[in-house]
Amino acid sequence: MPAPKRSQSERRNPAVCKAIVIAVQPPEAAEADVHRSLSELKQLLLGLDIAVVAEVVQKRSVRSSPAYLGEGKLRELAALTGGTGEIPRGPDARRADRAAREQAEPLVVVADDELSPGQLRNLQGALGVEVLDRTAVILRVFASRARTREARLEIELARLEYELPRIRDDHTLGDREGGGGRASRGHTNVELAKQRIRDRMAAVRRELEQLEASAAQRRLSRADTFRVALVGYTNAGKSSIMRQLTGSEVLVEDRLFATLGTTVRPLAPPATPAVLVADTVGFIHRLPHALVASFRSTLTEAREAWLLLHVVDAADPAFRAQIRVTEQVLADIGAAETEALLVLNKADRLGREERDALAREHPGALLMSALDRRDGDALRARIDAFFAQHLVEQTVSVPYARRGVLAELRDRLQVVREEYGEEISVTVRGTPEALGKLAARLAGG
Ligand SMILES: Nc1nc2c(ncn2[C@@H]2O[C@H](COP(=O)(O)OP(=O)(O)OP(=O)(O)O)[C@@H](O)[C@H]2O)c(=O)[nH]1
Ligand SMILES: [Mg+2]
Repeated sequence: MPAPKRSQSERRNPAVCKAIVIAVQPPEAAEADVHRSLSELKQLLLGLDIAVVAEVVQKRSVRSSPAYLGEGKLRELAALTGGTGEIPRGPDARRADRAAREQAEPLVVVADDELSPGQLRNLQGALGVEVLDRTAVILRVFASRARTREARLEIELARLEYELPRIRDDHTLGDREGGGGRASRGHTNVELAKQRIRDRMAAVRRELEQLEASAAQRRLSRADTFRVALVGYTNAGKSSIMRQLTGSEVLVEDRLFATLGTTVRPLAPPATPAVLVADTVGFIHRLPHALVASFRSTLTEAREAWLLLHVVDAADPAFRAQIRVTEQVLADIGAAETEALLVLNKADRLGREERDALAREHPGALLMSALDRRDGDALRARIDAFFAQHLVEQTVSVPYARRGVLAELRDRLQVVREEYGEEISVTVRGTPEALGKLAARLAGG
């Protein structure tokens, strides 16, 4: 499939692109929440080198009006963008739509919501500039960060799903206006474009399935290995804790969605039996549904972990809402029942009183800083203690002739005691599976 056409904000030198962000605040929403969500949107845009120059919030009971904002607010905004402030109809709509996408002004309007295809078109027509919604922004941030083949495909799939209902033909009528002449040609072109997208989606799904099959094979080979997954809101400090726990050099950055793939490494120093740790993609408020769906295979590590480390930026005033977002996504991917340890990170940014209050609020949680070695050791001790519960102790007799077996098993079992008599009597601790395999080997001769 040819590369999709780039819109203004993607084509131009992004350093000079400016944005006006808009939001509707329904009566039940708290002012602080709306502003927090907007500042998150600004950060996402900053990640795309788009600077926010103005912010328009409308208090309103509905988010479903034809152009998202009410008529008065729409005209006010159009005065800033140079548009007419009216929703164009018929041939005017096509002209306005095209003009908006080819505008000379390096300005976009970004809604902090997922807009319907109609709302997006109407807003664009009335404002005379390109309009993006929150979903499109998140998809672009993901696309700009994807490094692995799998992540690229997952994002492409989510993006195609988003684009499919929004496909319009630049030069002919849209599919809703089908009829004779030019209109039916338009209909055909739109249908063809949609078919191409569907074909590409099928091809991407096939390739993802193949990748998933080999990943499943790898996972099978370590099916009885203890596994931990770091999950949580974006920028909470998951990758920093990954470094602390495993000594690996995963990317740590003060930006949203620094991590987009999954990295799996053993604990360092190694645990016996081995424990693997997975660092995963972060979550965000109103994570587009298409992304959750297409990231399912990436998030398999979280689904199959024995223990989840739910990492939270405890210094962020919004952390309680972020915990709920993470819990919701975990439920969506089928990991709600997995045992989770709440890790209240960035404690170094809190005062003593705040720390004490948090410890009272979340008695089971671990309050820590990824910057503090001792805190890393405390987390490690919690992980070791968790897996210790799953170990059983057993004493076996090993004939001297077979003592080689012991050396081989030292990374799968903890050797508690060795006594040398007529045979070697060894007391070991391990998973029931590993002990079963040892017994079978000894019995098998
Ligand atoms: N002060 C302080 N900063 C931290 C701590 N943990 C992480 N950070 C900083 O927070 C920012 C985000 O850290 P990451 O480890 O990349 O966060 P993440 O959860 O992996 O983020 P994504 O991959 O984007 O979802 C970085 O600038 C880190 O240096 C901490 O305990 N204290
Ligand atoms: Mg990360």
